[in-house]
Amino acid sequence: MEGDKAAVRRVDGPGESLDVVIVGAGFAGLYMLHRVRALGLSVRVYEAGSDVGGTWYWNRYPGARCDVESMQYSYSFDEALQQDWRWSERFAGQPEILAYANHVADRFDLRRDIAFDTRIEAAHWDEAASSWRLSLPAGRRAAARFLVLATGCLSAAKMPEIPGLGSFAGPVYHTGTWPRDPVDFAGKRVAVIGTGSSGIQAIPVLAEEASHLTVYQRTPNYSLPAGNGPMTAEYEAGWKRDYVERRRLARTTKSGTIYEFGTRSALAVDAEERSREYAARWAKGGANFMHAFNDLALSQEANDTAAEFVRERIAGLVEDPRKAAILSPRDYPIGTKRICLDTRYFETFNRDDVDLVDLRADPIEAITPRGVRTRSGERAFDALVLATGFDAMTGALLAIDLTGRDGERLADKWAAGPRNHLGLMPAGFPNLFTITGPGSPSVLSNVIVSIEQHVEWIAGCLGYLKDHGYAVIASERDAEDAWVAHVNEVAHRTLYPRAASWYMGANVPGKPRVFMPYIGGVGAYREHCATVAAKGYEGFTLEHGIGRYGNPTP
Ligand code: N01
Repeated sequence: MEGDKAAVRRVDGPGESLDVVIVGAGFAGLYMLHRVRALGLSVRVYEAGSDVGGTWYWNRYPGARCDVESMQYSYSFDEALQQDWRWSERFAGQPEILAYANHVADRFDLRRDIAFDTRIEAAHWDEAASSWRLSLPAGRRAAARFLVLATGCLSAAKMPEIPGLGSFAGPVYHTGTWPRDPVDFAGKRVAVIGTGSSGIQAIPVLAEEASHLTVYQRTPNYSLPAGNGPMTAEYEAGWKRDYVERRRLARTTKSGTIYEFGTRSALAVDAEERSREYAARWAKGGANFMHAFNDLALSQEANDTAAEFVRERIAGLVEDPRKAAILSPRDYPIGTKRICLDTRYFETFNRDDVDLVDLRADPIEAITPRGVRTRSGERAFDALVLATGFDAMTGALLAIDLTGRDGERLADKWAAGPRNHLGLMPAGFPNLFTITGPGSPSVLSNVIVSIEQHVEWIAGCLGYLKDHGYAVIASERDAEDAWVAHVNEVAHRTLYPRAASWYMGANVPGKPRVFMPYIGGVGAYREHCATVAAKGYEGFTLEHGIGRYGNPTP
């Protein structure tokens, strides 16, 4: 089969038949397309949005910004690309990251194989043809030997279950599906519901724009100062001088990001030294704070020292002690809900035109046509902003009606939590790959580093099958069981399961409480995946399947 699109066969009624279909044109889908093309396979990307960028296409809310440093939150696969591209800030804002995704799409001429405004509704494994049958909008169809789901971990926006939400007379915006046209909040009374990363980034900016802002907080979050600022020529040059080596190093770390990793326990030093260490990291900004000591994710006692330091800072930043108390997290370890980075978040509550409502004391009863009614009364607003997060990790995958071998539905297989061999391929769903799927480091890592590793592993696998005359690869159930048990076991060695977080599915009523990402670390995971491949895809069965795939060697 040729990579040339002219070679795309039309079979089985209307719709194209391809070697590989990729779902999603975010950072994962774009790089996957690039690598599949290099294998000389026919490929199409289907993307629900109208352009490339994935999460950075949808999350255009005011203040949206990455909390991994720009020099590290970018592709490493092409030296010329990483040398040419110039970031303007330490932490890039959404418009710049979206411009980067567009640059990559153009630079590698990717758009010609992407169908936009095309949401995959269903995908069914067809055993008789050893391929996937896909349902597209308006009754269109397609077939693919391999299906790669690059649908993102935080892409299925979660609307809150609040009575009357549809009755509000003004506009309602969700941070995760923000409109493409700018929204003008000038002179408006605005309510924000939700204080996770998105809310914490949006609130200071909305406070500047709106005439009055009311923040509805259910759970206070630990947030650290980002310390954002313009990129300096010196810092950029330092990275670019030995980019290849630094990227290599990042791949061996736990989170795929280079930090200053503390090598001591927080309990091995006295209170004064601990405080000095935390203060130095707080002043520099960024998530580096979380790496001050090597046991903050493992020991409650060690963790308490960091959490207390942050609470003291909040008390120092927020003038009103009542608000400071409401904003101070106390009932879960720091870092076990995703740590937030902010720019003047806590200081925003010192403004006269910003109110804070503690939903634990004064819960929302309903959204009304005029505004929000809590137990203590109703407040009127001109616009509502829902920063209520995502049905994380599984939401976008289960939004597709997926059935594998013997008609097994993915929704049924995952009814008690996701089971996904290596976070890459659910058993019973041959030729279906998930990029940064549940069971892989994904959201616990610099996701571009994880994306590159998955894409390269999948591309290596497709090439191997092609060269060896196989058309089908399937995860073995035993291997999947062992992987799921391992993912669970390492999670429970840490403090993470102690928080009611979206990592645990806790933000979606009825979702099983299972720690979904793999916490064993990017470096160890990469090595394990490489070993599996080197052993001829141990834990997977390789089958000849029906019909030819690639060019088997005689
Ligand atoms: O979502 P969240 P997010 N009534 O789930 C509240 C990544 N990200 O979009 O904690 C009232 O964290 C909910 O309260 P609670 C990053 O990985 C990265 O902010 O469930 N409140 C919580 O406060 C991040 O972790 C970046 O009690 C309700 C908030 O809404 C992930 O995306 C930027 C409610 C949701 O917080 C998700 O972040 C942005 C209800 N019915 C996002 N339902 C950067 O790179 C929910 N809430 C910086």
